[in-house]
Amino acid sequence: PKPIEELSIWDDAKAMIAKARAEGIETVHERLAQQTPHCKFCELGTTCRNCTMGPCRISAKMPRGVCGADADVIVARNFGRFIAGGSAGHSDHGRDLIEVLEAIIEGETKDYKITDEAKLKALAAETGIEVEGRELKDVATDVMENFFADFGSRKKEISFLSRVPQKRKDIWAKLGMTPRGVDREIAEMMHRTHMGCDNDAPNTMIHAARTSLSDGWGGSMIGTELSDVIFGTPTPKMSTANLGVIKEDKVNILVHGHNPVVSEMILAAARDPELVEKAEKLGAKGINVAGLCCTGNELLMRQGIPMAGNHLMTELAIITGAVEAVVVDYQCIMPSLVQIAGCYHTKFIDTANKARFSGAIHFDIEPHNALQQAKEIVNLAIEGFAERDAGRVDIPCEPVEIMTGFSNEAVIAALGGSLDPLVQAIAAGDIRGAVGIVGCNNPKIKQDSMNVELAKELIKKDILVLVTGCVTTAAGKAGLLVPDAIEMAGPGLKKVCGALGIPPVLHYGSCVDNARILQLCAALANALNVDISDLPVGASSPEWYSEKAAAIGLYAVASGIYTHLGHPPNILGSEVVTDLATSGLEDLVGATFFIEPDMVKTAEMFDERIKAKRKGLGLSE
Ligand code: SF4
Ligand code: WCC
Ligand code: FE2
Repeated sequence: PKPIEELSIWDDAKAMIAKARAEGIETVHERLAQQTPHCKFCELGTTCRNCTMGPCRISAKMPRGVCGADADVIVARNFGRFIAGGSAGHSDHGRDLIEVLEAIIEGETKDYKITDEAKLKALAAETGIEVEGRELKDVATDVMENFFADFGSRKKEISFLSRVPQKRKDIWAKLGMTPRGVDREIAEMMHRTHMGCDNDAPNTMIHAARTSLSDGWGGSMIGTELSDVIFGTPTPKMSTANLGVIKEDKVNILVHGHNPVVSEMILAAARDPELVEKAEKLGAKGINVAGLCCTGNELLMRQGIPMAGNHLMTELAIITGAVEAVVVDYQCIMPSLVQIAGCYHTKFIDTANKARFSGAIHFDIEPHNALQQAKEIVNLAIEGFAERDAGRVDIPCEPVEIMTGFSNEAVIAALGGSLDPLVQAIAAGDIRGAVGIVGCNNPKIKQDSMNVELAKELIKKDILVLVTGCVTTAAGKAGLLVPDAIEMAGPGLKKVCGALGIPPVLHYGSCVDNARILQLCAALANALNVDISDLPVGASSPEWYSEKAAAIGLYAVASGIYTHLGHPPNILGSEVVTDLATSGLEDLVGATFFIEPDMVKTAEMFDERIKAKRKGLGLSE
């Protein structure tokens, strides 16, 4: 494995990697070293396991698989299935929220409720459901049925296409890229990539884009919007981040995964007076719930719960030795956490039948029993407090302050009720443009080095940055998520953000909440009567690793947003697919991917693009 200094930019991470090595505990970094070098065919995307005439690998000496598929077909098929996986993850999460809404409507749960009635009614109106003079329950029922139908195959287009600028919808219609139903596009991708179906790489890529659009404007958007309805629409608030949010004198429970349906209940249970009293009787100064990854983002945005860390901090958080329980739902949860928890007193608890971990304690959290189950989980954590070995506890730092809670609703409210002041600030050049920096950590990259550097480079150029997912913690730890961070920004951003009292880097939520950014882009385009591809905006995922991040990148591009990746997906084995992704899509959808590992250059590329788009809108550079 690499020297610790090369693995992360953070002191808390480096201290915990050193502790892990001293204690003989293996982490992601050791396993990456074992797996390196990786299979070259797999890296290039030129390996196929889609049938048992194979598996096949493509090279100059053997240019076709047993069935005759060439590198282009195989790479496109693999990429298509990769996108289908990511879209399925976000969208199945979205569906879980519809099921909770259903349980609320049917009276099957008292643990969840409709918190933001106004938002529910607004969503209904936006998706063509009658609101005036109707009972809330009837409106909610229609919203639920309509969103369930977005997953099926009976619609011509998904509901939230109501938000998409007409010019963009025309582009999609012409290309056969209009998303019809979430499950339909994902299933069709599996069908197309069976042996003997879609054997034309560009055609497969178009469907990959359609599949990702059913995620961004479908499953993810439904997930975000219904989470707001059920748990409240985020508003700006202060919180803290890094491993210092874990408290030596408290019962520490970390929630990890994505779905607030679980983490919100854990939080509610941790605030139960009887359980707090029990924790205190056992010598703790209370119960501390902190977040990891996206379910952390969900709680941070709505409840101001502190963030312990992002993807590459999840193993390291346990290594503090002060975590009584890690409670997970699904996605991005390294199975190694079970082994690492086993090296301490930490209880590893899984809560979803579709994401079980061998060796975990399992609870089936369902709408009808959620709070009861959550209380049992919190009780287990409390009882674990006595088993903690004080000699192995090391919490390596003090937390840093962050500001969070920027939903579009909150931003519009802060702007005085409309997007006009934002449009004016863009027109005046105080905000030259905006870039969403999203996604993950990847152990192949020094943790958060690119996430942080890109954000800093962009704000210097008066480009507003929106962060979601695991970039949140990176930006927060770097001091970019507080109003004082305007000191690191250019003069225009400093003026605008300073006047509003907000940071130049705004926390926009979890990964499904990238739908909030799509919605904002669409609203801006509609306000200016242009297409999304005409806006001075961009997207980036510098340190991405997951299928879901690829789906996000692709729906951004297909929505007309110029999108950066710090390293390529496994497509380089096909020139056709690579050229399409990095240039050919420009003619089709008005945007492409660009791959660039240097963040100074990346910021310059965005700068050039923003200049060109501003010029196109008749604005100064
Ligand atoms: Fe090989 Fe074709 Fe089967 Fe893929 S589908 S494993 S390329 S024979
Ligand atoms: Ni979203 Fe990436 Fe984090 Fe997982 S939680 S690691 S996909 S950014
Ligand atoms: Fe996520």
